[in-house]
This record gives sequence, structure tokens and C-alpha cells, in this order.
Amino acid sequence: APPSTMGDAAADSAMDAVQRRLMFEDECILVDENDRVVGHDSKYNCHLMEKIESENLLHRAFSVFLFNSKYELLLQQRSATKVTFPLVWTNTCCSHPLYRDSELIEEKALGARNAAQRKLFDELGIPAEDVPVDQFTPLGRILYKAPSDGKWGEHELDYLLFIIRDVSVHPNPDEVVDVKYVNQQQLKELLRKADAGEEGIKLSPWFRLVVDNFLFKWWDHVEKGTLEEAADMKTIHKL
Ligand code: DMA
Ligand code: MN
Repeated sequence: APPSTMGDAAADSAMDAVQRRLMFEDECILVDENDRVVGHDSKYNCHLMEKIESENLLHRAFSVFLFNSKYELLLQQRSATKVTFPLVWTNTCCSHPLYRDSELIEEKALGARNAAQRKLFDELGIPAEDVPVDQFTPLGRILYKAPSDGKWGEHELDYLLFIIRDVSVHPNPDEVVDVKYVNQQQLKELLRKADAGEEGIKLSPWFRLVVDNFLFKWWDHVEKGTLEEAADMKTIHKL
């Protein structure tokens, strides 16, 4: 394909060096709408809206929701250098299981849980021992598409992973500019501010989808210790 449509050399060289490296190093898992693996492609290609549309590229992802022992949810604000969705507030940590043996394991979503442990350290400096892979509860899977800025966007089959642990957090400034724990009331206040466009607060589209469809009822299960009852890993919710 011509460079003018598939990638713009000038724009790419303006991309933050750390994020550009990850765009080409990370090999994402391509799936069909039933989450069956159909191939793999670079993170770069998987997030180009034009490729997503022309080749119907869909890739696997995960979203972690980490709660402390007071049942407050850890949120992050993405760094200004993220290629997709810079500076938006979102759930604890998101990324992609990569096309490698340890992250392709489908049994009990172990591949996604291994990737989650890897990225909680990379993005937030949370040591692996603070987030043992067997402590994540996979709650469900969603399929969604969301443009970021025209050129870039998401089209993902996203594993929603909950974990309740007190952890030490040291955000990596290449990934995260700010973090905060919120209770249910504080999140509702943040949603209100985002809706009103107050204080420049923006939320990621996938976090908003989870909030609007699942989060508060699942949060009640977190507080009651009945999270397993809420889990449904059979359905893929098309949102
Ligand atoms: C991608 O997250 C995954 C979801 C669910 C949006 P991301 O853009 O934070 O990925 P990465 O951290 O690998 O850049
Ligand atoms: Mn993605």
C-alpha cells in the first residue's frame, strides 16, 4: 500500500520514541468475533483505523480493574505521549496479550492474566508478587470499536479482569501521568464532571462502556465477596 495511506513517515517520526518502539515490537493476537485466533499483526497495524476498516482487523486485549482492601478502584490517567487516547482517565491498566506462548493460553484466560501481570509492572510499577496471576477474576469479554483521533483507534475483544489487592504503585511516566483510588461515589462524581466537560476531564471509551454496562453491579459483588457469581466468560458482549 502507498505510504501516504498506510503510514505517514513524518507523523510516525514525531511519535514518542518509547511508544513508537512498542508499536512495532508488540505483536498482537488477531481474533474473529468468536475470539478464535486467526493470526497476528503489529500493534501499529492493529490500531490504524484504515487497516481496521479495510481488513476488519480485530485484536485481543485486556482491561484490569484493581481494587484495594477498602474496595476503592485504582484509576490511571494516560500519559500525553500515548498514541491512542492520550490524557484520558481510565481503569487501572489496559493492554494486549501478545502473540507468544505464555499469553496465548486460553484455559481460564491465563494468557490475558499473564499479560496483565506484565503490564501492571510496566505501567504502574506494581511488583508481580503483589498481583499473582491466580488472583485475577475474569468477569467477561466485550467487543467494541472506538476511533481515537481519525488515524488511530481500537477494535478489540477485551477481557475484563478484576483483582482485589493492596499493592505498591510507582507509575511509569512514559505510560501514566496520574493515578487515584475512587469509591463508587467518587467515580460517579468523576463521570458527572466528564459528562459536563468540567476540568478537561475525559474518560476512555472502553472504560465508559464497562461503567455503563457492568461496573457498579460488579463492584457490589466485589464488596460482598461474591465476584465469582457475576463472572460469565461464555458470552461475548458486542457493545
Ligand atoms: C489497549 O490499551 C487495551 C485496551 C483495553 C484499550 P493501551 O492502549 O493502554 O495499550 P498499551 O498499554 O499496550 O499501549
Ligand atoms: Mn488495542
